Amino acid sequence: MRTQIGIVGAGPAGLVLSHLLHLSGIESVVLEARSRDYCEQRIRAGVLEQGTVDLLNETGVGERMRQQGLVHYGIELRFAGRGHRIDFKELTGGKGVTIYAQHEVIKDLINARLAAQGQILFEVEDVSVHGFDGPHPTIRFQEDGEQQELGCDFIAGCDGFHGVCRPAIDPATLTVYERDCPFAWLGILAEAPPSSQELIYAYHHRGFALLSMRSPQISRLYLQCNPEEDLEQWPDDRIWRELQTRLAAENDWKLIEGPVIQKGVTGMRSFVVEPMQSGKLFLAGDAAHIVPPTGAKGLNLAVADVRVLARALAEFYASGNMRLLNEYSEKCLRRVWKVQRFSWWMTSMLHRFQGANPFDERRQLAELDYVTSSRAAAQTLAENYVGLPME
Ligand code: RFL
Ligand code: PHB
Repeated sequence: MRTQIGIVGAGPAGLVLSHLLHLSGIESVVLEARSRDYCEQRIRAGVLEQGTVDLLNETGVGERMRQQGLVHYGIELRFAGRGHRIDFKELTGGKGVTIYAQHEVIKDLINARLAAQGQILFEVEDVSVHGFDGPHPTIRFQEDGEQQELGCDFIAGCDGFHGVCRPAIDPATLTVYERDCPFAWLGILAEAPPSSQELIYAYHHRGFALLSMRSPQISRLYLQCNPEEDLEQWPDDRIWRELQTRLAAENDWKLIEGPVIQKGVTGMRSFVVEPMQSGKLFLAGDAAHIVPPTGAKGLNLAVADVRVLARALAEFYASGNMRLLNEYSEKCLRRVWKVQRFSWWMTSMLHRFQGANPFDERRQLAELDYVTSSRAAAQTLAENYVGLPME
């Protein structure tokens, strides 16, 4: 088997890359460990930056997103029982974000790839990458129990944080920067109309809470919890009670409850590997970096990486010039670190840290007061949240 670009992983990074390459006339094969159904149901992100939305629209995969996505021009920061709106539209010259579930983006991309006769091999096993520091990169894997080998010009490691591509690179050539967050998020999907038109990020002395949504009928809510939190200890009524407490407001705002249809605990970490490339292997998305979800950036960062990579590969195939490919990591990392900074700042402003004392709490409240009362500070939040310019 042979192709131009061998892509490991059919998440947002792998599928957007395959789609962009196709539009430039470059062939790829996507190898995915999970089933198509699993990829299309996996509950993940929900906030798309303007740049991500524009890219999906411009490349012809935005139709369902335009119909079903919810466009938001602000968020609420809630603390000390009061809500404060950050008005993105006014602060960023008209930009906003779109609420549209990651697994819906995945469905749209898989449909587009298959409609264009693109190759995505689902449920492949024992994927391993070889020869990327020489002239003949290959990917070995098992398909229906049979050993296969895919020869390619370049390999894109889009296989997420627990994938095989990053560990295949000589560790002596990589530097890892990381910080574990001492907490996690307990997330639920509920059959309840969202209690607010826009997302609410709430600071509370019992811990952070977030009200988000997926549709006019489905709410998505999160509570800060311990990383080793046992879901058994969280029956639905306890989750709702805790959400009611942390999201409570002084006015007559009400949190609407409903049947919980999905529940999970997500650990949080910050992670970056440098460089994001080794020879002919390029890492993109969560394979190269993880941000805590407070800034809603993971998916958007994955899309930003592969946009840079697709352009570099297109230049290579058009002219034989490796310049943009050689600059791939450096170009991506500038954005990655700015997004790490923003995600960490949002996380540290809004979460309760173990061992925090009353001084820390007062400082966090002052930070929130500043962000919601200074135009300069609010604008900083807004321009990062809607997404920094692509390049
Ligand atoms: P993915 O989505 O993890 O896809 C990797 C794919 O590779 C496959 N794979 C393999 N395939 C073959 N062989 C192997 N050895 C393989 N190992 C793995 C996997 O099955 C999978 O299909 O990585 P990608 O494409 O880099 O995309 C990253 C995003 O998925 C991630 O950053 C976001 O979901 C993060 N995130 C959010 N990002 C946002 O931009 N906005 C949000 O609002 C947001 N909210 C979130 C989030 C992530 C969350 N969780 C669960 C971590 C909320 C949560 C709760
Ligand atoms: C989500 O809707 O899943 C979501 C929204 C905002 C975040 C993280 C996750 O910051």
